[in-house]
Amino acid sequence: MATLSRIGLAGLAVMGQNLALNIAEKGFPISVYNRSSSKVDETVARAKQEGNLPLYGFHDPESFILSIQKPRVIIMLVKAGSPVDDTIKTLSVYLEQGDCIIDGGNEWYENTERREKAAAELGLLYLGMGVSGGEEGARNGPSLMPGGSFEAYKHIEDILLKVAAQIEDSGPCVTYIGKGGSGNFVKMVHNGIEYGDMQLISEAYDVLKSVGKLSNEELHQVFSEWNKGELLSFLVEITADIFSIKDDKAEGHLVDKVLDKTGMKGTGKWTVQQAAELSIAAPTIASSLDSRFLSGLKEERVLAAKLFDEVIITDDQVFVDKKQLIDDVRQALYASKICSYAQGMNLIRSKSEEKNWGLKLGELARIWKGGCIIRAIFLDRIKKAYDRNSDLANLLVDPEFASEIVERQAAWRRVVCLAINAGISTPGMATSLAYFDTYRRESLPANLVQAQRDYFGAHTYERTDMPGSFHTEWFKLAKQANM
Ligand code: NBP
Repeated sequence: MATLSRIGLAGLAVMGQNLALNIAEKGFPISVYNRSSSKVDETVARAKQEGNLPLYGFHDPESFILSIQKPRVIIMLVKAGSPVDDTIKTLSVYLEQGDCIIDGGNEWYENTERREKAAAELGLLYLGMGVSGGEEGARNGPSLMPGGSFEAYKHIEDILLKVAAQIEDSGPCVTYIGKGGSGNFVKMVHNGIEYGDMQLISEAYDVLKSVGKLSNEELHQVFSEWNKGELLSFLVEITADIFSIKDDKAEGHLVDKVLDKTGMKGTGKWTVQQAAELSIAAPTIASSLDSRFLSGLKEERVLAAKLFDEVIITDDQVFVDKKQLIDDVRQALYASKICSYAQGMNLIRSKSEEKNWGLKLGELARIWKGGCIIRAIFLDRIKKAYDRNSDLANLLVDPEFASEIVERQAAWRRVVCLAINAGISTPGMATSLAYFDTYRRESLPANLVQAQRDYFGAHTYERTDMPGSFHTEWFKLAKQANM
């Protein structure tokens, strides 16, 4: 290679390989490196095959680093955790002051903050950049969430603006997120919201299949139809596709042969842990995580199903009008989704306040409109809600979302009640409804909980009719009252 590359990328598994090809395709000469050599050769071969893209492979870290123009920018896409530390160690030996390292993995945000500090001591700049969109997104346009050194962002901004997904009227799906580990944090919550979306869609499927008795062909039609309206999204689109796929190894549809045990890699769990840390209610996202845990207990569920078979209300006791059910489930899914996004956005805002990141929620909704797994027409409405009021306490009280929820309330309640009566669990939809019903009520039974706390622990309480902190000798008074 005669001239130096504009950028380097280390880590050539699914994400790294595809992002490197995307960068090369946009006209930025790129050097690539991977711990094991075979992936380098594979990537170079793909670059040749996909149009002689300006991508150059290196088998040793030194020649890789020396092939990049200064200040050097290197994106790492390796497994999160210690592989990132190992890669930094390997590469930083050859890096010089002013060079930038960008971690594009799903990293825990505090690891990024630790590494940013360590990099600064070596005179290096550091970014933690969430990359969403899986293999296809990385290759053709992901949603990018870079956070950390603004100077590092500026070195690579022109590249990111070109490789990110491009959305008409709202631009490339990338923005500088904020300081420290904010890029990783936002990506983590994005994944938590993704868990919620997938859970809600699976519940819609379960109700339509188990109560409405829809066939896979009908489910394909319903989800395809939904994907033309307010639910238009990547996840609804792929769901429709899944119902159309026949099994290539046996009779029937493939979806019916897939074992009902959901895997996970940890970002959903981190999201729920962070919600608890920050005292932010995120029941829809938490229910999606719990459902994954319970799905993992396949053997126990098989035994329990035998034991409890008789206590489940039988299907013939549940009367349903198919057409009405399909429409009700669509509305329940949409209303639940509003609650789930409200929780995710509130979590991001709370962390932003704690860390003084100054995150702009509307801008996050904008960069999630394309490229990423949760991309949906719905995100445009969220962006508009925060454009109308950037201090919005909760998406539920945005006037447009409020009226949409009110319109869908009856259908939402019908679906949850129907599912309960049919013995079909819909934790995402039910807990979203409970979130709404709790948030919208002026008075809650929390007065009783507070009284109990004061009774047994002298924790004190506030009163509704006068300021101050009060304690009552409940036990003594109860004794007198009951004498
Ligand atoms: P993986 O997460 O499967 O990681 C594989 C890569 O890490 C390979 O290049 C491997 O090198 C390298 N690696 C490992 Br493992 N240990 C290493 C070490 N000690 N030193 C140096 N390199 C090491 O790859 P991926 O699925 O492409 O994901 C990359 C990142 O992007 C992850 O953080 C992931 O969570 C995130 N992400 C993935 C997706 C997705 O759809 N897959 C989507 C969004 C974000 P080797 O070839 O020598 O073993």
